[in-house]
Amino acid sequence: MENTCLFCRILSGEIPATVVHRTETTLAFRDIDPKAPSHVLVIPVAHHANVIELAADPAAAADVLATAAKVAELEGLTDGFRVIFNTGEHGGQEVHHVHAHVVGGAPLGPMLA
Ligand code: IU
Repeated sequence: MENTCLFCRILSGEIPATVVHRTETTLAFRDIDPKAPSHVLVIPVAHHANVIELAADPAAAADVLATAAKVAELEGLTDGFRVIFNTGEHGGQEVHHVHAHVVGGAPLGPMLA
């Protein structure tokens, strides 16, 4: 838990979020500025800044992917979806608690803008 981290504060309940699914090690909640009909963020409970740090914690990485798959099922994304980890400045990462964007619900085109 990092007090200055927005997503740690969502995990603690200090900041509200619309929760889609929760496990002991992950939380999935709706993005406040959705870029597709379904846009859910999946985060590990343990604070890792980005996907590089997450990759060094294989159990947490597997849990994040399993929750992303569960979200796709719960959201009914049977025609497909994307899982995106924006990373670093060029990747457009704004929140430095790793999060998988699970987006779908419509054809997304060749790239997510
Ligand atoms: P990024 O990959 O770090 O750019 O994504 C951060 C996302 O977090 C972005 O899509 C925001 O809309 C989203 N978000 C949110 O869901 N709740 C918040 O309180 C804030 C940002 I600040």
